[in-house]
Amino acid sequence: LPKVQSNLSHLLDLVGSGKESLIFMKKRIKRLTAQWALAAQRLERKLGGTRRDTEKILIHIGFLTEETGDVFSPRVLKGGPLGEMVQWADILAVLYVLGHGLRITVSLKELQSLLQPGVPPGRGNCPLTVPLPFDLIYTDYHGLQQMKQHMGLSFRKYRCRIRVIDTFGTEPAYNHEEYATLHGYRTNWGYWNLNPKQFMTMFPHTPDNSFMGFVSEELNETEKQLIRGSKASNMAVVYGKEPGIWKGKEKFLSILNKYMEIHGTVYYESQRPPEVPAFVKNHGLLPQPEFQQLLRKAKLFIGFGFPYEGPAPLEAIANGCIFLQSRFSPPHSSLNHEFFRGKPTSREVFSQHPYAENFIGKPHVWTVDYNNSEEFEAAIKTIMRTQVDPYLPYEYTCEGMLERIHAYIQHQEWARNASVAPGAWPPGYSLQAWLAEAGRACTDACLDHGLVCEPSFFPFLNSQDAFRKLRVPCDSTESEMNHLYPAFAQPGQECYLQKDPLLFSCAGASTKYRRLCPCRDFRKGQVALCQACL
Ligand code: U2F
Repeated sequence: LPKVQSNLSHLLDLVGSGKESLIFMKKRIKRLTAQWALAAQRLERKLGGTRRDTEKILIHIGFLTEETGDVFSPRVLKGGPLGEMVQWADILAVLYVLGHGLRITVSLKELQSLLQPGVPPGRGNCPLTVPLPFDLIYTDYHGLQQMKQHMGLSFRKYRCRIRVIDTFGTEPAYNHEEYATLHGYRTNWGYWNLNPKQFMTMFPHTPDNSFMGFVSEELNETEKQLIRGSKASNMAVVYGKEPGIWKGKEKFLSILNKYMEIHGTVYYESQRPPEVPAFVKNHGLLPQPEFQQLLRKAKLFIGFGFPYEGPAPLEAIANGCIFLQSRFSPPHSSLNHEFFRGKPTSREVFSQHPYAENFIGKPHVWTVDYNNSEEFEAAIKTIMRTQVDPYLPYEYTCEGMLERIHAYIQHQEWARNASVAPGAWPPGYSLQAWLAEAGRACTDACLDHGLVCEPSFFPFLNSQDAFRKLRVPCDSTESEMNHLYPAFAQPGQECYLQKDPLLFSCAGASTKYRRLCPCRDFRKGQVALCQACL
């Protein structure tokens, strides 16, 4: 049995050095060591003596390789995106703490030497019985591409052992190569024909993918007490490290400036960025721990629409801030916004940080229409009077992330072993079937009932019998490839079954159909796991 590791110093050696991105990740791992150790002990107690396998895991971070141009590393100290680095640092820590054997690469050469092509071909796509150097591979879309190009035959053998870290998610309609090509879901990234659960996201966007997440630092009682005493009710920090996000925001800033002292952490070289007004106290880009300290003093963390769905709002809320953000109407998506264009998802984003809005909400999160100055101003006044305690959802604590990833490694056998029956995990008895209203996606239909959509249960609903049990009057039944099936079309009383299991999808809706939705319960604060899932 693998022992959980609470000493992370060996992991730091494995990470390598040289790049700013790696330095950032190592500092983060080091700083969070005590939190990981404590969480590991708690998880150990919770799991008792349950069986655990030690896996040999390869981690290939494709976006940091020179061959992809590595645009991120040089921007680490210049206000570029850090969210991805935060997540990878935490993934490394989780896998290491869980006691697995890790190899980490950020180089194509090294990848090639580790995954020699020409491993003898075995039966089928996922020959678990053939011993391979690695049980699991965590990579990203860039890494996936590199493996396909350079691994030859052995790529097929590893297919089902691959996990793709995919920030914004990949919906089944985009993942299915033939379907995507025929129906206009073809993008730069999709069409890998993997099991959609092999894609692992930063937030629980759609249950079609696995929710990987990251962590935010958790405060102990003494720290929470200290924060309560030291909050300045009139201090606001603006979300965003790049000057661009301040453009055109003068109106909001001047309203905010009537009530609060405004702070920013915008990167600058020698001169103040012209986009940042003189009345703002700009600290420049801060090292992560200093950014946390700033959040501890602040009352308000305010977003101006970009960046989308990053870690910072969770950190702000965990440090006792209220997060104020704009509602997007109409919602942003790959259909209407440059940032999402080409991403393999049709998900509509109704605010800058949908997770904060939907999973946390008031009093910690206020989502308002920024086009309405009165609503905006009223929100600021109310926020200044509102007392909140620091809050961090369990799934974003170290323990929560360890628990979730441990469960995935133990139970996500569907991809690795085709003979595992559907519904083996999560256990089939947690299925609750619902017929969605026309135009409603299964993701939403399940949430309406306080449940979450569970794509692995679709096979149980894909039959005439399932329609009958739900008292759906089918005049005729057909089986076709469509990511919205199984579904019922009211006008002709027609029932449609799904022809290709790879297309089962929680996401997706059309006013033509009432979809059959497989829902399940979930653990409080851990939406990825059902009650009986541990
Ligand atoms: C997101 O990437 P970002 O890096 O823009 O996300 P942020 O929410 O700004 O947070 C990243 C980290 O930056 C840290 C902070 C966060 O953990 O502690 N930080 C800091 O170290 N110093 C500072 O002065 C301010 C913040 C998202 F994560 C990506 O997936 C997206 O690609 C990107 C664009 O939407 O947004």
